[in-house]
Amino acid sequence: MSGTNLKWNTGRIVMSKSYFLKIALMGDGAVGKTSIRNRFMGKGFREEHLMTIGADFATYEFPIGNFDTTFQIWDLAGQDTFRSVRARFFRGAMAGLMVFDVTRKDSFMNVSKWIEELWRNSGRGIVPLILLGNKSDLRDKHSVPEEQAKKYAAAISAKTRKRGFTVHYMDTSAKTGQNIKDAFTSIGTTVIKALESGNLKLS
Ligand code: G3D
Ligand code: MG
Repeated sequence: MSGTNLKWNTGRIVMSKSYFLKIALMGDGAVGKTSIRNRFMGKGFREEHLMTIGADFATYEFPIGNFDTTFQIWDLAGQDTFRSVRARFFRGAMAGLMVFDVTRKDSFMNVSKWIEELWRNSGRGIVPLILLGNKSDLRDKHSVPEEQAKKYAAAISAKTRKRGFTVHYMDTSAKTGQNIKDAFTSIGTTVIKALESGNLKLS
């Protein structure tokens, strides 16, 4: 959804476009999805629970460049939700925040399954995403190396480039706040660019 708002700006009326972005948080259980969302949104968000699909979504206003942007962040309430139900979770998503836990290699190995699920069910085909290696505060020599995650993001980018998106990788920590706002700024910017250029359709 997008709209146009009239705004006073130093005595002039300027037009500013607004965007409403549905973003799906995805990744294995306990990687830190809900913590990332809560860290980003602080206490100033509204949450609604959709019992039928075992998910909730929270909306939060966060400007991207000159655009008034409302993020609608979808989060899975339980991890064992049936796949058929998850299809509804992904429907209409404009982007994914793909989270794994740097201390759990298994959660990194499952990333490609989540991405396929998003692209299969979004109803928009290949949509932008960002890869987040969370719990960076716990990084040690056994963790998934940043280089490996970056290489994986580059490999996925080979698939998304034809649609005009690049997949970035970031180390995050919901505990310290490292890169949390930057991650949302990055994905918000990518989605808005894609919408503006017509690479991603609003409906
Ligand atoms: P999920 O929504 O992906 O299932 P949660 O994951 O957000 O519920 O987080 C699972 C556990 O990991 C929580 O611990 C949470 O505090 C912790 N966690 C999330 N992000 C980070 C992080 O960046 N660093 C560290 N050190 N811990 C994190 P509990 O103990 O409450 O289960
Ligand atoms: Mg959760």
